[in-house]
Amino acid sequence: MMIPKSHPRYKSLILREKLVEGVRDGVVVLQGLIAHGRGEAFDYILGEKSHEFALKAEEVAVALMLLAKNPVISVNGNTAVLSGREIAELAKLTNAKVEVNVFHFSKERVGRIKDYLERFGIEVLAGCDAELDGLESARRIVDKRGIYIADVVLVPLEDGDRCEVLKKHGKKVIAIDLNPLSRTARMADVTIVDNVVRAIPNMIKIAKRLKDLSRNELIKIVESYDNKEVLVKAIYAIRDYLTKVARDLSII
Ligand code: PTJ
Repeated sequence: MMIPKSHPRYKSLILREKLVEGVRDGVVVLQGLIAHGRGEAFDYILGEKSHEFALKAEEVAVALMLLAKNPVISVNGNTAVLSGREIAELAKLTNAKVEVNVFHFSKERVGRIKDYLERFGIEVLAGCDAELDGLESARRIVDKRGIYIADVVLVPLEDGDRCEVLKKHGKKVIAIDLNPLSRTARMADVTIVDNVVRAIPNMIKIAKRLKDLSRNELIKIVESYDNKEVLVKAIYAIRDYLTKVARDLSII
């Protein structure tokens, strides 16, 4: 569909088109469109920008990935379509593996997402040859060279059930989730309350800045971080944004 560039919500409409195309290609599931709608709503009431608290979490996330022995970026259907190219770049900068991990599982679909991502010049793990104990959903199916042995896992658009299990397996979890109230947001070690389409490019810039720091300098960045504080700030940002909009309308 042709979307006029002059449309006030051009960027948002383009993302929707990408996802719809992703459904046609069998990469995105229909449920992914619902999930995106929820994300859009949270993005709207956050003012559709990367706040200071998100940039802080993004910096800590990159530092954690650079410090990790086996960092892995877990990619599902929505993330592949929205940010595949940028994820490939971030993976190269942080030496992270990229693994397909989906909630709505079929071997064919996993293969399609792998092919989709490999167009961006990276090797993508999709072995589906190991399982995470303690998880019943298909997200338990992982690659023994990837999430199974990872010490740090970046999980954009998580569906909530896996974060806790990844932590039980001793992994540090970085979540990207526009909903600061979600179970994932509360469970993760680092929660990036930002749109994945802004978060990953921000992380690429940060990785270029941090990649030559010493381990001690990276540890300092990680040590100063408090995830609860970030979640509280995100919730207050929603409150403040809505208050401002209401004031501007002279409702109160
Ligand atoms: O590809 P699959 O099979 O793994 O399925 C993917 C979906 C997204 C359908 C699955 O993971 C799912 O059902 O997710 P949920 O439980 O709806 O959670 C998605 C979370 O991501 C919600 O809290 C949304 O607010 C958030 N979200 C949606 N779009 C974005 C987002 N967060 C950041 N950036 C977005 N663009």
